[in-house]
Amino acid sequence: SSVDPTLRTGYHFRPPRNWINDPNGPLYYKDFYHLFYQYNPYGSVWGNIVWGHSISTDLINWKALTPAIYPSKPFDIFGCWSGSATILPGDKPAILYTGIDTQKRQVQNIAFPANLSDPYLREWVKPDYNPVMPPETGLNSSSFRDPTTAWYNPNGHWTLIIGNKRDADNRGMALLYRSKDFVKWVRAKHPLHSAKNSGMWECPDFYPVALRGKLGLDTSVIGAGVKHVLKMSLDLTRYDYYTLGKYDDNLDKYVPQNTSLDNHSGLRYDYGNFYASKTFYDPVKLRRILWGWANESDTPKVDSDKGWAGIQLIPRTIWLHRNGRQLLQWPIEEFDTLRHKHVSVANKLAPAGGLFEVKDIQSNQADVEITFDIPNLDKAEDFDRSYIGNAQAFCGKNTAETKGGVGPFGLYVLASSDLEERTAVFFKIFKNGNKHVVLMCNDPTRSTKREDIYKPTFAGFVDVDLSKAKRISLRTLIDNSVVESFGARGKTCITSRVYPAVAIGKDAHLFVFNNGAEDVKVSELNAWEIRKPEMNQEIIY
Ligand code: DQQ
Repeated sequence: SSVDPTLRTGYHFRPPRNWINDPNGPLYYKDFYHLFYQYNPYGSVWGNIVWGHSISTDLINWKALTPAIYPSKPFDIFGCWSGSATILPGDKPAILYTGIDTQKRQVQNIAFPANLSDPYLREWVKPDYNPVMPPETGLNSSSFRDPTTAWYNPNGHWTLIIGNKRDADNRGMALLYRSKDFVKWVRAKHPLHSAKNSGMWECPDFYPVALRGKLGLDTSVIGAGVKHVLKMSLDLTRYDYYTLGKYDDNLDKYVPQNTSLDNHSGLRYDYGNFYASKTFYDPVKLRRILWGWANESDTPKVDSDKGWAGIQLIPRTIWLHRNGRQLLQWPIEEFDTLRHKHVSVANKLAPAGGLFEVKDIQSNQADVEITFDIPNLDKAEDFDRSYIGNAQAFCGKNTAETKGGVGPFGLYVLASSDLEERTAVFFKIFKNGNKHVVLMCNDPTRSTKREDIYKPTFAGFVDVDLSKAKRISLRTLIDNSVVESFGARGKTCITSRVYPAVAIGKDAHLFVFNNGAEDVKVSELNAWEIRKPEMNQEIIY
C-alpha cells in the first residue's frame, strides 16, 4: 500500500517535489539566508545530483530558485556533491564542492557568484582552472569529498578539511588543505584528525564555540575562550558524531578532550534519523545554526511512487553547555512565529499506569513543550553498566508499554484514538548508586498499522543531575510524518520518521502517558498548532 500524500511534511524544509539529501553551503548574504541542498531534479530516489537552492529572510519561509550548481564541465559532469560556503573578505561568497569528473573521480571545485549585486545569488561561475583540489597520488579518489567552510589561520592561510578514508586500515580522516589565495590549495602532510576503523568520514564540519553563553562564533575565531567542535558523518553507521576539543593553530592539529571517536563512540547531535549535517555562522543574530537531513524510513519503491523523499530538519541554534561536556541545541527562535492555536495544562498528575489526552488542538502539526516533576525516585530500577553505549538496544527491548519503576513516561504523538497507532517519546530513570541516570527513547514500533515499514527505535542518555531538581523537560515538534524531540532543553535530541495509516490529519491525537510504578506530575504543558509557512511553492527564475 502507498503512503497517504497528506503525510508529507508542512513546515520542514523541502523542495516542491523529488529527492533531497545533504544540506549544502548554508550562508547569509545581503539580507537573505541561502540554503543549497543535494537534489535530484528528475526523480525521488538518489541520482543526477545538483545543488538545489532556496532563499529566506527568516529560515522558516522559503522561496525556491533554480539549481545553483549543476553538472556542466569535465570536472563535475557526473554530479555536484556536497560542499560548503566561505564568505571571503569584502563580503564575497565562495563555494567549494565535490565534483564527480569524467573519470568518475571525486575532485574539489570552486564556484563564485556571477553577479555580486544579485542578493539571490542565482548564477554561479565555475572557473576553468578547476578542480582546485584533485585527488593526488596515494589518495583514494572514491573517498575524497565534502570540503568544509574554510577558516583563516593567523599564519596567513585559509584552511579547510575534506572527508577521507585510508583504505589500507579503514582509517577515517579529515584531510587538511591550505591556501593563501583561496585558489591554489596544498595538502598538509598530516590530517587535522583521524580515527582508526571509523571508515569514510562524510560531510566533516569544524568550528569554534564560546566557553560561555549562547552566542555563536565566526568560523575563523581561534584562541583562548573557545573550544572547537569536529563533527563527521560516519558512512559505516549512518549517524553524525562530534567531539569537543582544542585546535592548535600552530601545529594545525585538533585534539579531542574527554571525547573520542573510538568504536564510533563520539557525542551525537541527534540519536535518530539525522545525517550529513552542517553548521554556519549567522552574522545577523550572532549565532551558529545547525542544519541536518532526515531521509524517509519507507522503501525506495514507495519514494518513487509518491514523488518526494527527504527533508531538512528545523534549523537549530547550537552552543556549548556551561559544563563544557556537550553542545546544546534548540529550534531557532523564528520557528515560534508559526505557533498558532494554544492549549496548556498545569499541575496535572500522570498517575502510575495512567494516561490523559491533550485536547482542543489538532496535533498532527504541533509543537509541544512539557515539564515532568518526579516526586519520588525510590522505585527507580537499578542501572546496569552494560546499558552504556547500548541505549538503543535497551529501548528496542523495553518499549513504551513495558512496565517500569520510574518511567517510561512521556508523550504518545500521532496516536489513533484507540492507541493502536502511536509514536512514543519517553524518559526512563534508573538508580546508579546514589545518583540517577536518565534515558530518552523514541519508540515507533506502533507508529503505523502498515506493514513493511522500517521502524527503528532510537535512544540516548540525558546528562542531567536529578539531585538538584527532580524534573525533566521535553519539547517535541510533530509534522505529519516527523517527530523531532529535544530532551532537557536540548541536551539529547531524537528525530524519527513515521507513516501512520490512521493517525493522520484530524485523526491524530496527543496523549501524556506513564507506564511506570511511580506517579509523575506534569507541572506545565504548552502545545500549539503550527501554521504552514511558505515552503518553496514556485520556482523564481
Ligand atoms: N552525500 C553526498 C556526498 C556525501 C553524502 C552525495 C552524504 O557528497 O558524502 O549526495 O550523505
